[in-house]
Amino acid sequence: MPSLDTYRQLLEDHIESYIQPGEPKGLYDPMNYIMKQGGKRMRPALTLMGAELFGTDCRKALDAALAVEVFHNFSLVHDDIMDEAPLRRGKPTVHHKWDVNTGILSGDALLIKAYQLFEKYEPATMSALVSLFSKTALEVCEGQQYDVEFEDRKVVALEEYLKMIEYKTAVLLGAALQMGAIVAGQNQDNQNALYRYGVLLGTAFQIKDDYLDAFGNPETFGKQVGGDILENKKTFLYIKAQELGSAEDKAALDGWYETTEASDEKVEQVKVLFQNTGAVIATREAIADYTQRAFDQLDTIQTEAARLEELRGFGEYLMNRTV
Ligand code: DMA
Ligand code: MG
Ligand code: MG
Repeated sequence: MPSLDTYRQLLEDHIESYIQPGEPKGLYDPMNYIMKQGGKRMRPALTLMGAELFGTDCRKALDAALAVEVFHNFSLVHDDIMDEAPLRRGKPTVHHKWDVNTGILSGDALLIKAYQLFEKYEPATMSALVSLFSKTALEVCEGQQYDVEFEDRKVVALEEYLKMIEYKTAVLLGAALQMGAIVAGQNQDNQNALYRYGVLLGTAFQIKDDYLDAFGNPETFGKQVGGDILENKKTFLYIKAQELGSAEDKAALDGWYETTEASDEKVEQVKVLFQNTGAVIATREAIADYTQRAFDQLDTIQTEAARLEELRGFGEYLMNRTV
């Protein structure tokens, strides 16, 4: 299998040729800005790997991979508006650099450009890709809707949280991999097994995302540390703190989550509560647990063992991220 650097270079070149001035003219600048400001290209790399996993040249999957990345960037532009986020990848978010309307419209333009990429495939492949992609895109929107709804709720059950992150984040990793398998002409069993690997890894990935949002290094994180706390997000840390904390801890946490007023003190005090209740340890355990479940799932895929090892290696790399 090619190296991650090779995948990334292929993707950068493809992005460069796809996001071109004049398409659409008024929205090119924000689209260009979000697409080319240092994304890690993890999700599209999964699509390329999904194809190589079955011995298919990853370049056949480049358009599908780019669709995944363009869609991801659409969802980030909208996510940052919803979450009132000032920073993304170390730079001002699109709606901060321009304005909210420009964010909404350039995001929408990216969503449409993601779909156009499927026109490059022959009808049967195109139909399978579009069908999976549409289902996934709707789930992401649904997950994002739960995410904002939960901001105003005091109690969110663990199952509700897990459903929310499966939809908003994990299904896209599953679909990214499965799209590679579709391009490789794989049978449904292998497609499903690969999808399930992506969903389990994506679940671990989002729990880690929640963890880093509070405990990431502000120097390197690229996003505003503590943003989830300021927005009263019901993260894995919050849910575990509510479950494990004493009555006093819970009252203190409730107190902080009654206000949407931003303060450094709120972030600091809530982080102390996350530590003291044991929520931090429980979160680390959950990340390890879902990662292991993902790796166990890999054994159900029928292909060469060495290729599966590489996919496992990428999963480890993904889970070691600090940004
Ligand atoms: C994001 O969850 C999910 C989508 C679909 C973008 P998040 O708000 O925690 O994302 P981030 O941490 O990247 O802002
Ligand atoms: Mg969000
Ligand atoms: Mg986050």
